[in-house]
Amino acid sequence: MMPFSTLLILSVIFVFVTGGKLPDPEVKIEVMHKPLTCQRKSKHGDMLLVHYEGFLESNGTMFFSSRTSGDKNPVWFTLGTQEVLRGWDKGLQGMCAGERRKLTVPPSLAYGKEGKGKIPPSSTLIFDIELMEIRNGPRSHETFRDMDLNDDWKLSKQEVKEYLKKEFEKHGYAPNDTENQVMVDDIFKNEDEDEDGFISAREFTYIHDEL
Ligand SMILES: *[C@@H]1O[C@H](CO)[C@@H](O)[C@H](O)[C@H]1NC(C)=O
Ligand SMILES: *[C@@H]1O[C@H](CO)[C@@H](O)[C@H](O)[C@H]1NC(C)=O
Ligand SMILES: [Ca+2]
Ligand SMILES: [Ca+2]
Repeated sequence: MMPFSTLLILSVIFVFVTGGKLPDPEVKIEVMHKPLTCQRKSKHGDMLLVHYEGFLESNGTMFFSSRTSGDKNPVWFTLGTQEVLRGWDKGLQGMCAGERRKLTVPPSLAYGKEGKGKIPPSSTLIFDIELMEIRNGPRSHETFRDMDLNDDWKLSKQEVKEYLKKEFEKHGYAPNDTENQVMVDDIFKNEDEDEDGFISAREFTYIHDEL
């Protein structure tokens, strides 16, 4: 269950696939462009919006471009949660909005010995990635602080309800009290582990196995 994340209408493009067993595989990071100002750097748990192209290192073939595929929109994902290739989780930390990086990702941090679709087995991949925007992730400290209206470091049902209502309105959905209440109950069932009727900061930021 990903009750908070489901609100954020993510486009998940990669399925995480376990790679080979090379010792300490690394991603080569080259910064192609850095913006003049940088208010915030990407970190674990942030939501990132990126445009990207992916190439096979072997012969330079482009296997994907977000600029020409589907609706041609950049894509959102949460950094550091294995929602994308491990090479991305490692290679897109500490990045500024407006920055462009070239990542060289070994197969063990990409699609491994098996490959996938257009990706042949044991392929090293090259990504040209432009970071368009950084937002607070669904599990971030910042999101918790936003939700905790009375600053008592725990979330009441009312606070979660308020937050959901605002999120729905932000995404252009009419708030629906019945549905909202069902979601709140569902969230508390999953997140309020000690069943004290509040979601503590620890309960909130704890990364569940399913994430
Ligand atoms: C590059 O390699 C891929 C995978 O082996 C192959 O499908 C593709 O035809 C190659 N492209 C060129 C231009 O050689
Ligand atoms: C709210 O959601 C419930 C359950 O999905 C639905 O039955 C009801 O018609 C909705 N109410 C409004 C006002 O949209
Ligand atoms: Ca509170
Ligand atoms: Ca609790």
